[in-house]
Amino acid sequence: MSKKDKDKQPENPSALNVRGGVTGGHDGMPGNSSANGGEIPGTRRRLLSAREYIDGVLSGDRVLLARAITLIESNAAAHQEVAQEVLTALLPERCESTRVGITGVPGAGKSTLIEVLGTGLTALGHKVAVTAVDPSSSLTGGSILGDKTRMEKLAADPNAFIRPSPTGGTLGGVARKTRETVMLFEAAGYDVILVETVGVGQSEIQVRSMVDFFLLVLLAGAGDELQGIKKGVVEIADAILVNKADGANLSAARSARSGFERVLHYLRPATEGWTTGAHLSSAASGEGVMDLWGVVEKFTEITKGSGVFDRRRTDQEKLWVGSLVSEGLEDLFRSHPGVSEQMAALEQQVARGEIPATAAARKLLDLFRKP
Ligand SMILES: Nc1nc2c(ncn2[C@@H]2O[C@H](COP(=O)(O)OP(=O)(O)OP(=O)(O)O)[C@@H](O)[C@H]2O)c(=O)[nH]1
Ligand SMILES: [Mg+2]
Repeated sequence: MSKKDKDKQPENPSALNVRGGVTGGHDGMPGNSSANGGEIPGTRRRLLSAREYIDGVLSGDRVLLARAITLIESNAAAHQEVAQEVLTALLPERCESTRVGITGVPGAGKSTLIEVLGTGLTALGHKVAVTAVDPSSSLTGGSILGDKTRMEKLAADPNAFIRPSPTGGTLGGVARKTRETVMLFEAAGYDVILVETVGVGQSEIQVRSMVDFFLLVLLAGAGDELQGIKKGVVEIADAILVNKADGANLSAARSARSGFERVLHYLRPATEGWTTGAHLSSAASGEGVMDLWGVVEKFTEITKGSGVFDRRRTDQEKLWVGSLVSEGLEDLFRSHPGVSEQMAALEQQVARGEIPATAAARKLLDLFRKP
């Protein structure tokens, strides 16, 4: 893996124009979904060659990075062909990175935290890329990352790149696009990747499966249930951050932290060889935020030393291949003429108790196997 030199990337003048591009048309923001049947959302521009995308991403050109992401987000077969060529070429060019997933209920302060953490990290010389997995974005216009005012400073930072959640399709589809976006970020030299998601539903499982470190942001003064956080989410976290530990809320935050520490004590850690702890922060004042980064650094040091870091990444890739194959098979199966013809009738027979489910499934699989 060739390590890309951060200094190698000149602040090319086009970076200044990018802000408009990123907040404007072709950035995958809600409203630009692929309803237009394959044309690159929000653009009428010609499809670039794979080489143009590759060179653009590698040179750190922000406009071309944004366009490359739009390309991989497109579901059109022609775009996917170029996209896969681009990704294949960029795979070995990725820089060494730390991928952090951030979840928590709406309003916990994730975006404010990302703003403070991101600007703190660029000040330390990192290049920071931010994206999100927001399965609701195609329906509601997106609750997360949509509000750029929470990330005004970071959005204007030449060493940061913010990309809202891909829209449209299934959660699996959104997750596929986010994973590939992360690859593009890394090929463009972004060494800290932050992936935000909401702490409800299945999206945090998807994000866990694509990051190294998983952070759960909680608030004091609400029980787990009240916060809509399932116990399962606590179990996959590498750290709990009790945010808004400021003002009148400080003492409640402190006791919430102790409470979470006690709970964590009884749980199996999410990462082998690492003890998940609960920490305090005030994203509003910035207090505790860079301490949290210290925790992430400690985590990567320990897990890289033990081999757990690399093993997790390898396992994630393998699982991803498996799930892409499963999705592809499912599509093939459902679109098989014999299967699609018989499916509804067989399901009804099962529902009426006329045949067992196993027999119905067998029949469908037999139909599928027939040439
Ligand atoms: N007092 C206090 N307020 C905060 C803190 N962090 C965030 N807030 C405020 O809480 C509100 C929600 O913050 P966001 O950063 O948008 O929260 P979020 O988790 O990204 O919310 P969604 O994107 O809707 O899921 C905003 O009004 C913030 O100003 C904090 O540490 N202390
Ligand atoms: Mg947010």
